[in-house]
Amino acid sequence: MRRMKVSSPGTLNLDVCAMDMIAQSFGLNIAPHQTCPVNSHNEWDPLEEVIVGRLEGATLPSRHPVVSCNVPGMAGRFQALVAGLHYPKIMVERAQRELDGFIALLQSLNITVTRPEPVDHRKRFGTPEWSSRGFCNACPRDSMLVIGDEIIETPMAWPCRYFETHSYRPILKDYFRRGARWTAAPRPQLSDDLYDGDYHPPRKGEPVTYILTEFEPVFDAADFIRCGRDLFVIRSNVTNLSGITWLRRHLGETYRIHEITSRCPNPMHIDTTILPLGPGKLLINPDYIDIEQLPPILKKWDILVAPEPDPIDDLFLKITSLCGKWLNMNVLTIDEKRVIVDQHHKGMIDALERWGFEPIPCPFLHYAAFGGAFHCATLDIRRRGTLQNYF
Ligand code: ABU
Repeated sequence: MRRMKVSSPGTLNLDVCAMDMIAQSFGLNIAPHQTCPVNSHNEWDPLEEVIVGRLEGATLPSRHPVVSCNVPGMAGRFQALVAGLHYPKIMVERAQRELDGFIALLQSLNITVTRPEPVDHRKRFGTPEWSSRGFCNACPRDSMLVIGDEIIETPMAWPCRYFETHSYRPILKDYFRRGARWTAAPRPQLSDDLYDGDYHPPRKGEPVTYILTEFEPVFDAADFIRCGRDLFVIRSNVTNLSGITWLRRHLGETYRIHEITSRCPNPMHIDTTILPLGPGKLLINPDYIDIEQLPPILKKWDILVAPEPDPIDDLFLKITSLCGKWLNMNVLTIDEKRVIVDQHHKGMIDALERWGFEPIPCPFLHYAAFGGAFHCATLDIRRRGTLQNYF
């Protein structure tokens, strides 16, 4: 594994990396210093601390074109009927049992688990232009992006998620007091100008289109994945080009952001399109990715083509899911070997074993009703490692 060139001193991570290199050149075996509670540069370094979402107070997303365009089919019709109500008890209880098991698993792996505050998301809120009820804080991966020692609150395009990060503010303030950098991207207006009133999801054979205009920058953190100095992003129904430009400019020259084209007809979040599992190892979704179209720098990496998800026949799960079928890819890497994966997805478990990983099965299918699986349900706050250049 190559270490990063120390070419632009000035940030804590570069200094730490330089100290580490100097110590090594003297033959000293000193573990890298990590004084900041927030430190995560990629998706695979050894995980030390993670935020895990909550289900208490969860409310079905309020009706809005930017929501319905991403929840097609039966689930979309169900959502429209019950929008703005608390999730039924039966949905919360089933997912909560799985969430408790997932948290216990993380703790048994010596990972510190931090939780947001419980909030009643049904409370109505508004701006001068619109009002909405909230949604839930089940998926911290969407609303906050961790880049090294910085946590960025993202400008989200779903009105019902406008204040979602507030339930994390006690944690964010604590990290800030202990040395982390904390940023909030410009709060979007989310007026009608942001949404294309003529939008319709692409029909078979039509090019992918997006509901968002470029009225203002918006993005979800889950549309980005991190590989040290290189980040990958998909443009989606929650991330526009202005949002990508905002982040590129904010991060400056230390980072490169590469756009990946997803063939998903209703794209939202990169982590079921591509997901790096380790340095040089990229899991891809064969439905959404044309390998020939990947950015040239990824061509040096091993491409692991995700197996078709094991079918989910349970009608309850089908009707209540907010997600597409590829949640078998929504795994959480514990380190370069161990990966938490849904126990239902035997095909993925076998494939991970064949590729040399140690999958850790865990039941989690009911969480799809709240927006995702293991990657979505978490936000890695600290992984043991330094900023590196993998390309
Ligand atoms: N939030 C990740 C889920 C994306 C999908 O439905 O495929």
